[in-house]
Amino acid sequence: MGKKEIISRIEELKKKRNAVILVHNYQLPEVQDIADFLGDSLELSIKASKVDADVIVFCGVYFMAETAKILSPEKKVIIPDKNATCPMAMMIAEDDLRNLRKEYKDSVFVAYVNTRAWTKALVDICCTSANATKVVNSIEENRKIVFIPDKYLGDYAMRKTGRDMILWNGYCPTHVLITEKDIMDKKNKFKDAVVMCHPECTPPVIDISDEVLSTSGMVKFAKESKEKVFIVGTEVGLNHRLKKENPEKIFIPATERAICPNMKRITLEKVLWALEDLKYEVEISEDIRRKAFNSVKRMTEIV
Ligand code: CIZ
Ligand code: SF4
Repeated sequence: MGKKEIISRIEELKKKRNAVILVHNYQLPEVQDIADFLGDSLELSIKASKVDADVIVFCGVYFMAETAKILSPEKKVIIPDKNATCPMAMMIAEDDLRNLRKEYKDSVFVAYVNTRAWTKALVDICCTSANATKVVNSIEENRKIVFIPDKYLGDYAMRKTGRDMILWNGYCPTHVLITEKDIMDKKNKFKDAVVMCHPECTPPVIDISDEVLSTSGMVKFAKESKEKVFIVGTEVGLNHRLKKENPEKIFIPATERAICPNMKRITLEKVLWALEDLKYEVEISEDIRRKAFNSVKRMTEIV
């Protein structure tokens, strides 16, 4: 089947199933191009909860599809490849977290949205890369904070807020591939460029960047900025969207090595098969879903 035929089959099945296709900013260009909605994980999950559809096809990694299910229990949420997982989300195990909770009994536990549903269910509040600082600032001064699982986002929030926090030793294996040297080389080549980096990057990269932004933050900044040339310090997939939405501007990936292999597991064929077979359905027990929902809700109440 050619690409055109796959896309027209997807369109047909979407109508038949009353489905919408949500696509994360890091997905393959061909998958981004068939999106009903494109965005970061939380934006997409909120969209999923508001849209009138029976089926949500979530093109991203597993924790993101779970977040959509947490907010939309009445909808069928499917992910085209169930092996699209996030290694960072898997850097904390249930035993680790339960032991940590015992060790830091009176602390407030903050989890990055890049975590599984069971993780969100075991913490007090969630945060995203866009609102980590606000969430941390909202916690009473006299409370100790434990931040999981991303030590770099945690370190960034700690430096921004001046709050002391216990950081779990997790990180994103894709964002650590972006080095200080990559940024310096690109800066030397493109002297007028603005450097945007994601807070999942290491502190030396963050320190030499002009803007530290989530993917949705980068999309907004690139659109509103008067600058013409941008060095993009995040997963390479975002560049497709940035170029498409700002054809008159120039976007240079900090490094072409910053690829998330899990994000790239999802292909057009798999989206078609997902719609044909309504697979793979994301299921979460109601008890975990409700607790995870509360952690997400506490975040949305603050920001
Ligand atoms: O939460 C997301 O979607 C991720 C992982 C990246 C971002 O900053 O948008
Ligand atoms: Fe996880 Fe990093 Fe891939 Fe995002 S880019 S899904 S944090 S491994």
